[in-house]
Amino acid sequence: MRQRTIKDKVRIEGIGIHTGERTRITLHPADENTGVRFLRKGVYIPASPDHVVGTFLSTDLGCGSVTVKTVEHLLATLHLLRITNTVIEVEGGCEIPIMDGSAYAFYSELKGLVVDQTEETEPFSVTGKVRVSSGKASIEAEPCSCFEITYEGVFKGCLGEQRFTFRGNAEDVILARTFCFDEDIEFIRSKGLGRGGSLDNTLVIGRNGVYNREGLRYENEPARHKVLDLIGDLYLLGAPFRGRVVSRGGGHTLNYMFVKKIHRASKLGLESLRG
Ligand code: P76
Ligand code: ZN
Repeated sequence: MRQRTIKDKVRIEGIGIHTGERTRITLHPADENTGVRFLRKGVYIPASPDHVVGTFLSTDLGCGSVTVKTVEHLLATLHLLRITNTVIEVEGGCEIPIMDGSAYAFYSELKGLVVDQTEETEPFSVTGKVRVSSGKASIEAEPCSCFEITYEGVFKGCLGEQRFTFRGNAEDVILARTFCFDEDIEFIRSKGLGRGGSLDNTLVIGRNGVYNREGLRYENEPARHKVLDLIGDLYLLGAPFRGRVVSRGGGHTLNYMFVKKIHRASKLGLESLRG
């Protein structure tokens, strides 16, 4: 498949869910073989597993003292649109705007601007069965010419057990919003996070229902959002993903463990990596 960029720059503004700061991002067209890179304070930060500096409630990248927080929903959009080369300038703060909590704003701004370049890109293919786990949570993958991601989880509050399988259709995950549980907000805020969080950008879930007046966009919106997060984290591999993945209760930390494992295996040229 061909590499892709955008034919014009795009500006998007909004607040960061964790910092609460208002920031502006500008996505620029970029040359072939330059990949996806963030640019802040004159420093380029490649979207790669080697630049992950945090995975607690968001995926954060950094290079030295310069960091960019909450890259996952934007990376998911770039992955779904197969944009391989772009520079994302971040100004006014260190976080990617949360918008409505989903990837919809990024997707709708970028969709019409995608252009093929001349050079080819190899998808990142899973070459054998891979598994990572932490406590009860696990991510398993197997080779497949498809791009298929299943999330299964038992959620707190009123949600219960949910699952969702993505089979390549961006529209199935692009509108799914980030979420949190009412009982966790105090703890998250005490850690200095979630400062920009509100009912305008987060599905807030309680024991008796959701607090948002408009309710859920899908009955399994949280499971769909978890798939979106994984699609974003997988794009740290630097190429469109090929394989079948099942996450049971995973989050950014486990996603990152998985990405590191298959990234390292591919660098070593191993046929498969078990365990
Ligand atoms: N989000 C993750 C995610 O989507 N990663 O990509 C997550 O863990 N968050 C994001 C939202 C944060 C909590 C952590 C948040 C959101 C809203 C509020 C607090 C924290 C709030 C509020 C509020 C307070 C008073 C009245 C009304 C609302 C997960 C989903 O994977
Ligand atoms: Zn998310």
